[in-house]
Amino acid sequence: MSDTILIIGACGQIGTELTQKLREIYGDSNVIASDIREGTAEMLKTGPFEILDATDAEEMLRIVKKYQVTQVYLMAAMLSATAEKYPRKAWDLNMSSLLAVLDLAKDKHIKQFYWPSSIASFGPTSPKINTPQQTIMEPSTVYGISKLSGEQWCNYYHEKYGVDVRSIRYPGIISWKTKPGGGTTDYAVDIYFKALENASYECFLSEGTRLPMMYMQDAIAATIQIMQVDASQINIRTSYNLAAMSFTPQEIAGAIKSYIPAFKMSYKTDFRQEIADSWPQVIDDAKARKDWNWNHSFDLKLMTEDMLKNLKEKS
Ligand code: AKB
Repeated sequence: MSDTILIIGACGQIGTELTQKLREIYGDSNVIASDIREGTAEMLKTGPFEILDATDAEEMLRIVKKYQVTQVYLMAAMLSATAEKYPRKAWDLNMSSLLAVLDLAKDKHIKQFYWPSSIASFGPTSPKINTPQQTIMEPSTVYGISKLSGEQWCNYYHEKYGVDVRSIRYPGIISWKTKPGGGTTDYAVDIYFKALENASYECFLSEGTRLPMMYMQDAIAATIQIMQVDASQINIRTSYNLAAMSFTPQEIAGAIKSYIPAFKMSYKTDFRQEIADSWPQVIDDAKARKDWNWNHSFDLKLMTEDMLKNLKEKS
């Protein structure tokens, strides 16, 4: 394959695993990892790495020219919970980085662009069950506002300038290699670490809070798949709904208990409860399944088995 890929935000939860997978597929030297902080030893050893502030459009262009980049994956963002603490900072980071890459594509410096949206682009007035691809979207969080606006910018650049931008509305992503930071769905990652550390977890969401979730392997597969299919299969240039499973804190605790019977869950909700309550519970992703044959592999049981196995091996 002749593509050269730049990943912005390569040290984050999704960026780390995306970098590994893309290097496997496209060859180590064809995948440039970048982040505002230094990458892990493994990341530096396996391929090119550049320090890059995602809001610095000039530096981004320099790197794109240096490596003759054809595709960009923009994974840097401030997530929902942190964004509520720093609303202006979140808006500036999430929007300027997106517009910088869209402009690179508009000016033909790159051919293709991946940008993640989120279930956070929906809001309290959206239908909660089987949330359709197109419906009322009135997000009540800064992160959600930035994602919904970003989706519209993507569609605008596609319509006006023919930019080949592709996007997915990620649910909460669960993984064991790199922890997420600042999200509302992060509890579903922390719970596995704490279950193995001390067989107990205090959850910041209430026991019945159902949210859409996905295992990292599925998220990476979907991300690469949507970038690899022919442009004729992409009928949505805002962002695709994507789903795998939906569960509550009580249900994930139950799944963990079947492997660690002594596991105990307690609940102490905080400001993140309101964020979670504003989001969908179950997402309808029929369009992604039809347009580019999306299919998930992991449910709660399979994910729990794999998470605990890998975390045990890692410790
Ligand atoms: C968050 O919780 O902020 C993210 C998301 C759902 O986009 N994981």
